[in-house]
Amino acid sequence: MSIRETDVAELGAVEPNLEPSTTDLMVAGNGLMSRRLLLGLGLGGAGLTVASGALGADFSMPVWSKQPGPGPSGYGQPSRFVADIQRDPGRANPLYPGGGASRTPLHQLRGTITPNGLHFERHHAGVPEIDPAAHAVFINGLVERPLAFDYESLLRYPMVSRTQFLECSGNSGALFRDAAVDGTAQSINGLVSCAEWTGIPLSVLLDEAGVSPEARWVSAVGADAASMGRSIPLNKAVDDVLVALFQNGEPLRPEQGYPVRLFVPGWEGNVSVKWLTQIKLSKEPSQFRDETSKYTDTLADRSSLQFTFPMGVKSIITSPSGKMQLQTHGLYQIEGLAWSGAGSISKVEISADGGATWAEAAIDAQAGDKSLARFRLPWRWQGNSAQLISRATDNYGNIQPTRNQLLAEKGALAFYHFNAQQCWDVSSNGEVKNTYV
Ligand SMILES: Nc1nc2c(c(=O)[nH]1)N[C@H]1C(S)=C(S)[C@@H](COP(=O)(O)O)O[C@H]1N2
Ligand SMILES: [Mo]
Repeated sequence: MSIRETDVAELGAVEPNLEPSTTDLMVAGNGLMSRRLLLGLGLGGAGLTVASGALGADFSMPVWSKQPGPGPSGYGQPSRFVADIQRDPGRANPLYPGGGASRTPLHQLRGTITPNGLHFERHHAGVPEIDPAAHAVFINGLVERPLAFDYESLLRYPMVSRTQFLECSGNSGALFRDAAVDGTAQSINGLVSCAEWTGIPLSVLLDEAGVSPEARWVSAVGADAASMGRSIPLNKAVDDVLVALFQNGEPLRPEQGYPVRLFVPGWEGNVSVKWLTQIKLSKEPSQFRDETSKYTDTLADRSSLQFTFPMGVKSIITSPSGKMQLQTHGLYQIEGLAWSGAGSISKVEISADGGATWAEAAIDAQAGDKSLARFRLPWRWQGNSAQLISRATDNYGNIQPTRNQLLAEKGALAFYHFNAQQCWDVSSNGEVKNTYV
């Protein structure tokens, strides 16, 4: 995969005028500068570059200004000049036709919303092509009135919209390995995305069916060939779970569960069952394959924890990040994403010296609880080797652990729920690489 130079947010090689003296604005070791400088630096850098003619392009009347372009179209596509911004589908496994995952190009996106065509995918038996006219969602088991909803009837319900992240519990799992993988923010951390999900609160549909007093669990089953099922405690199901039909304003993409999926905020992606067809109320969990042989956390003594649902507080630096190349010494913007399955992000700190000293980043966009937050901090790179780390804290005071703390807590057999601090090593020649500290 190619990383373009523009993916690194360089703020201009020429140092803008800093008031008061630059050293006063250095807030932590190895070049980290105060977040109060962000706006001034961005404008200063860009203005200087244009004025000095360093862009290298000819700005006299270009061809697109001389003749009309094509007219309106039915469904818009990205510019061909960004055709390299793609999900990374990885390798297919012939043992699981259609199974696998594709990862979001986190290092090439800005803001906090993942475009629908770039939302990460995880399928256990491929993407079913469901005709909504031949699909229904059944609610049965311990209810007063078993019900069936077709797509048209679901569309008639009042809906709510929430901007929230979805993360596979296998995300960043490569960082459990002993040797640090040489990957990108996408290949290592790209199983997380964020969208505005619109749908019907599950509690509304459960109320219509009339949940029996002895019911404690809700089992959700998908209509794909994997028959993926997961059991969810009833109290979560009636708290904030959505029967989602829209994603960033348009009907769900087939890859995200068209025509209807469960969306379970803040919990491991696996429980957000796509292509939803059944909701069954019961006293006990169903013990589906995906909550027994998979999606359990094996401890050092080889016993396993089941139903470890919430996603921990986490952050990653998306720029500069793995396999990028810093071209010139000067000012850069360190930026990245932070999130917590428990709530919102209250603080992100950044270190440029492997965790010895820290500076607080600016958090400039966060749509609410359980959404992605975008953070930034200016950094001056003068050609010395640097170890960039981010550390997030959520509104419950949960702090993202170090890798050593996480390994000590989870043991050597751990596979899911890696949420530890990650380190990008910047070498003296500007190469950026995943490393452990
Ligand atoms: N029916 C069904 N639901 C499913 C899956 C699946 O394979 N089949 N994969 C699960 C997993 S492991 C994850 S991480 C999320 C991924 O959702 P996405 O593909 O919309 O990103 O869907 C979950 N829901
Ligand atoms: Mo997943």
